[in-house]
Amino acid sequence: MPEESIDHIDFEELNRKAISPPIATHLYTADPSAHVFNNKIYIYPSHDIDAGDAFDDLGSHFAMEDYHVFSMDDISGNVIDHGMALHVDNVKWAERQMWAPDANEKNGQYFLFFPAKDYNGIFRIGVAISDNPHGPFIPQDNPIKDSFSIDPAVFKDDDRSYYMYFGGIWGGQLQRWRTGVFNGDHPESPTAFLPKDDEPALLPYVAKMTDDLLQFDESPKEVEILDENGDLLLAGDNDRRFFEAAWLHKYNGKYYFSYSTGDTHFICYAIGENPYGPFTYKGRILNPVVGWTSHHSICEFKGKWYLFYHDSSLSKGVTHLRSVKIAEIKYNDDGTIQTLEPYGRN
Ligand code: FUB
Repeated sequence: MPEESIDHIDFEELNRKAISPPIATHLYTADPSAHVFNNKIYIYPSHDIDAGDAFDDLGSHFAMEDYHVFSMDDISGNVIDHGMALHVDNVKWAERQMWAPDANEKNGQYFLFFPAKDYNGIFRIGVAISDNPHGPFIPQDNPIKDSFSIDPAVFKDDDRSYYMYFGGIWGGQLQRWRTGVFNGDHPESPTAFLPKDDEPALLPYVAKMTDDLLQFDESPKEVEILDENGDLLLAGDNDRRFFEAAWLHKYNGKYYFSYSTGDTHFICYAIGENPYGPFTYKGRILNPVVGWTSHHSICEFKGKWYLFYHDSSLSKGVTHLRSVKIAEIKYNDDGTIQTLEPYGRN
């Protein structure tokens, strides 16, 4: 698929209608994972740069090298950039492409979870540790054993169990693991090994973490996303099937699994009764933003719920130069989420 044309977009008008501005303009940021630690909001984004790589459907243009952590005392307060928290040069096993990270806390220590390509060009997921929520983080020498693909999101349940959700198709390589081992054939093709349109879509994975949060405590299990009839969503159901950007939050005792549909650019969600699912598709949280990717997290702060997301409005549509934004989300009485229109301000 070619990069989508942005020639027709009037960015002045788009920004006027945007429901939220970028939270930072001094650098490009994306893929925000937000958490509340010590009564502050901490945001763990990707740090977008222009490394000069051409756009392709493998995401080669996303050539990020490091992470910065942001914090905010309040949702509309100052945004503090705590500086570089981790650089790929300090991660022994990782060569390139520091994609969407997440973080979590346990017993006063903070853990940064991040995907990167190893020296064989295979995405793995690593962990780095700090005594501070903003780092700097010290990486482990090796990635999580048996980790693969991208976009880790680590959810802490009320019983203090931690679960990692992960996976992403196309450049995220999930489709290359269908037999349990990496298939490196046709390296130039983002869609080789995808299921046919009338077959069940590829699914993200979940694994409970070990007590030290450094490894999977079990073999990762597929996260089933079902339609209204209880059937798995199909690979050809591009408006609803999982592509990347998994996130899990809990609201009123239910587990909400949310994700991006990638090539159709929606942030969708599905509801389940436990961290493993299955989850039943319920709808869209965010309609398409400017820029090819859409990625998000959801977090409660002072009794309100917020969507942390990104778009490419600041860079005037450059796919790999994105900016983090925040918008409040509202739940209906039946637990469904009201869809946000990112440029719907009157
Ligand atoms: O930022 C690189 C990749 O783009 C992320 O890992 C995906 O979720 C998409 O946002």
